[in-house]
Amino acid sequence: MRVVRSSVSSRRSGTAPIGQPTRDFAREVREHLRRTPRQLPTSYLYDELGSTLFEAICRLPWYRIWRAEQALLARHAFPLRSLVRSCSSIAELGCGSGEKLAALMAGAIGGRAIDLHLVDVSATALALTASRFSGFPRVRVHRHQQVYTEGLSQIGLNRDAGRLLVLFLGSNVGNFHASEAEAFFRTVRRTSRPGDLFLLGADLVKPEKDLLLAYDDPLGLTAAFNKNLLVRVNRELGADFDVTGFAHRAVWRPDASRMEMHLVSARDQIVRIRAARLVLRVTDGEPIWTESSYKYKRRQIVTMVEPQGFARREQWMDEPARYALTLFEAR
Ligand code: AVI
Repeated sequence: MRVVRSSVSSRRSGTAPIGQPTRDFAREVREHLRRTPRQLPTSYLYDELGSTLFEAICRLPWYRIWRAEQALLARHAFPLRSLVRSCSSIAELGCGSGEKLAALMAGAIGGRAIDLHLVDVSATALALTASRFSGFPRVRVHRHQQVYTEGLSQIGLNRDAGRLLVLFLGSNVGNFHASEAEAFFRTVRRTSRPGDLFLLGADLVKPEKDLLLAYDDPLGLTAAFNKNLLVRVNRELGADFDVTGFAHRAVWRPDASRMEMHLVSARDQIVRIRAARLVLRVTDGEPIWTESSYKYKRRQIVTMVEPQGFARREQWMDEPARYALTLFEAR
């Protein structure tokens, strides 16, 4: 296997980075915490421990996204593999553990040469996914430890003349607000040529009780995943958050069609974040908003993506889990 590192320097790595990335982190934390309501940037949930906790969340019986998507990919393996066979490059944005990608590609590539672009902010996720392809000598793995849009620009500059398939799975799209999602789809389209493919996994609206169990699970893994963001800020930015002084809260906002995760202060407290030059006065019951996970209607997925220069080709549904995989072709 030939592992090629992206030529652009890494940002927001899983381990404590020094220099520029720490400054970016400090700047973003400062800017988010000064908003009303206070926020912390979602993408920093994924340090090494955060990525591991997220992998564990995906195995929880109450968090159905990962298994529903895995089942859909297996159920529709025949048409999906023939699509993979028609491509010379595949890009996965937010590759996680790479299990789905490996399953999708295993039966499709044979001995063919293929460029595989992995884009993720987490060094852990990239390493894990890349290692799955060590048995495929003709798969050239390109790691882009970047945010999606930066990774896509790199791919656009380096791709060959063949067809590209972009995978955006796991309902990662749900972590974007509507305007961010629209800008993201436009970037995918800019990286694509007519005939290229885009496979999008998206979680659908479902009963509130199911959503609350998925985002506030009885084992407390999601709470740990959320609170680990404070642990990271303490470690990397020299802050003194008392992690036991915050409670995990998951809320369903039907008007916005999204789940939200918050860290709610258990008392009045003062927090110092040295690298962000910030002294924070948080009051009893005050929330810090850490994540939004939008849930969609089936048709809405198409109406969001098509105006950005794509045409819907297929939509596969897991009805019991309320999850959809939609395949688009660039126009
Ligand atoms: C990665 N992302 C799509 C997950 C989600 O469902 O929004 C992250 C997550 N947050 C809480 N549990 C899982």
